[in-house]
Amino acid sequence: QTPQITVDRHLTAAERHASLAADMRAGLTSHPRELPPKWFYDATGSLLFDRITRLPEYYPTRREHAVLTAHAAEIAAVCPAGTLIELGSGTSEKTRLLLDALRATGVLRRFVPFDVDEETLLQAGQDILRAYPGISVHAVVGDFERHLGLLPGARPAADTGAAAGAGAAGAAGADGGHGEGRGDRRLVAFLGGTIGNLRPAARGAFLRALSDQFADGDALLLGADLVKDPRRLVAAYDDSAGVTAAFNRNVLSVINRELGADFDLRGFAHVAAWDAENSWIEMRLRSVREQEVGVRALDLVARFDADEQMRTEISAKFTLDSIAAELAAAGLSVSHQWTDPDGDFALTLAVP
Ligand code: AVJ
Repeated sequence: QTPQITVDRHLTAAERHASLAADMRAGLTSHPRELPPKWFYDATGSLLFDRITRLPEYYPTRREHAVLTAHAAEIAAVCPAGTLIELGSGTSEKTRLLLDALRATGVLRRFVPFDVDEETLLQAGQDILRAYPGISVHAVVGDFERHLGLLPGARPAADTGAAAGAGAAGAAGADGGHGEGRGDRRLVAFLGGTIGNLRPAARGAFLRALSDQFADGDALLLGADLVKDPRRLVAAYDDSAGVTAAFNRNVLSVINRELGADFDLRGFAHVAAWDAENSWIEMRLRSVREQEVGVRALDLVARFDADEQMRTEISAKFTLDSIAAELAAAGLSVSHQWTDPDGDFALTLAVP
């Protein structure tokens, strides 16, 4: 059997652009202003994030890698999945730790990278195809806050026929997960602490949407950053080399390019602050002077006061118990939890 790459597109370029425009209009006209972090990751933003993961101050990536290295075999033993789904992929090294462990169980046959960016997906998909002969790649272009119900192998939803609606390139339609029997367990990996970029209500909705389409045998592998000394947290989001500052300001370049805005990046300073009450790090951009910014595609002029701060990201930090509680509220129960030896970062394996 020849391995093949198939692509489901739940998000066209036009829809993506409309969604960006709507998010930016809402964010720039709200008080205080707030832009959603999902738009950081254009090509430049992805490169900057990659550099962040190697900064001395930014511990989460290294810690998560250590936990995965130590426990991948155990994860594969608890959930010997035929399908590995990775939400918000791109990070191929962590993927490979999981694929290696699953392949060793002998049942792995499919990798499903899920991301908003098709180019990222195809790149990751090709790499995996080459490195894992016999494993097929089924890429899904979508937004994990909207299209979780359309993951391959989803338990058929009672109330929609949506799974048949997606345009698929390559082998069409053969892959709803039906007719394969429930021998095909799915491991859904959501790593990197990205869950922390969602607000509590959005986290709840996300986990519920996942839980709703899980079948017995499926499992979620969730990476989450843990509460620690605020000085370490702030340093991780305000590194001395200024890479995170450039990453933060890059969202303004995205708006300039995609929506014809005229943000002057030098007019905005990077801010990282720990919010103990909400248990999250906030990134903001502070307008260093009073200024007006035009956004042509939105037919909008945004007036910033001097020192006005616009929120660009929250990154929530958890405890082992708060993770378990949020999973339980969504109908998922913790099967295993692991941390690195310093207790900086947690991986949780949860089942329906
Ligand atoms: C996307 C969750 C991995 O919140 O730590 C890194 C994004 N922002 N530095 C995080 C980010 C600033 C990152 N994750």
